Amino acid sequence: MIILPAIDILGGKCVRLAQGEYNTAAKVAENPVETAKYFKDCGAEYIHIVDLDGAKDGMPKNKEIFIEIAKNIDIPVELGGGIRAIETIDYYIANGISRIILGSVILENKELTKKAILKYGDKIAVGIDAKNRKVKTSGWLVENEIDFIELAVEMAKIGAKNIIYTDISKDGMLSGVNLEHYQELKNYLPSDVKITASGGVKDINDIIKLQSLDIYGVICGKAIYSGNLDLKQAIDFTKIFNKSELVPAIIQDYKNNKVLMLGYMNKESFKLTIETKRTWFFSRGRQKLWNKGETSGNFSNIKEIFYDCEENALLIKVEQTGVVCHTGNKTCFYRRLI
Ligand code: AMZ
Repeated sequence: MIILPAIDILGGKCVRLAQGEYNTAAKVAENPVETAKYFKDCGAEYIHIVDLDGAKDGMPKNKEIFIEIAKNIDIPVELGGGIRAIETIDYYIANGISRIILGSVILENKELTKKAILKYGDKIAVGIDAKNRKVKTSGWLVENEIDFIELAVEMAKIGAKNIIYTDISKDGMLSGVNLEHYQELKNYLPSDVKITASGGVKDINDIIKLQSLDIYGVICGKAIYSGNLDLKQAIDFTKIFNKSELVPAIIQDYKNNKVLMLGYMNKESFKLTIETKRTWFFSRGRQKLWNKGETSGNFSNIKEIFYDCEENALLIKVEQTGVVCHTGNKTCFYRRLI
């Protein structure tokens, strides 16, 4: 899963909104290009940009700013807001925008949507934004009857390979993401459709939760600007499970630094580890998740978690109840070789 930091432009300025309400706009950064450069320096692989004036007015605004961003950074950017014509898509693609997000138009003009997907394939993403499941368009000022899942399935049927879904009630609220909705999208969409989550990311815990769903991406806005999410740390952390399904986790006694054991974690067991504050592993022998202490009662209670310099392994400092090893030894490394 990749993290897509967001830049929303309103009246030429970098802003964040709460639940997409234009009267809540708060300026969050001075310069859009410098902000994009900062995101790139944090290790971002893709940047998400929104033309808020464009979305509201139904036509592109702030064009120069977006072209300027694309010109000045060497990572891809996706752009949405006010894109309602094939000529606009052609223009942005020709000027360095890597992926175009179509929102309102996917409901208003199905022919154009199909044409754009046929012409540009996965360079087109469809943006589905909903409040209480109902899709909203035109800067989220217009409510439609259609359920977000129905629209997502319809879009996949006409060939959309990228679906970005925002739960509007969560957007800009730092209230946590709507995991159930992303799980639902995963259940209903073919596996070759990339799902990007957007709205509500609060901190690294939301990244860990979404990562366990195995989706393509997550858009982060207010969490970064407010300082709740350290973007570089979050990106480095996602590299660990992007590189490998199973990650070695060294378990260490937090009091005396004794190495207690080593186990392998997958995204799901890592999520459970964070949620339960006790270690969960993926057993390679039994091909299932297991919770250290589930039979012995000797749990490893999480104190601190570190990751290594090359994002290959986890170091988990714990307070151990009883002994860690099933043989009764205080460490699993009780047998000397040399
Ligand atoms: O915050 C809002 N009010 C808002 C917003 N962020 N309104 C629209 N948008 C974004 C969508 C999508 O990326 O999330 O604009 C894009 C869609 O624009 P359009 O013009 O195609 O509906």
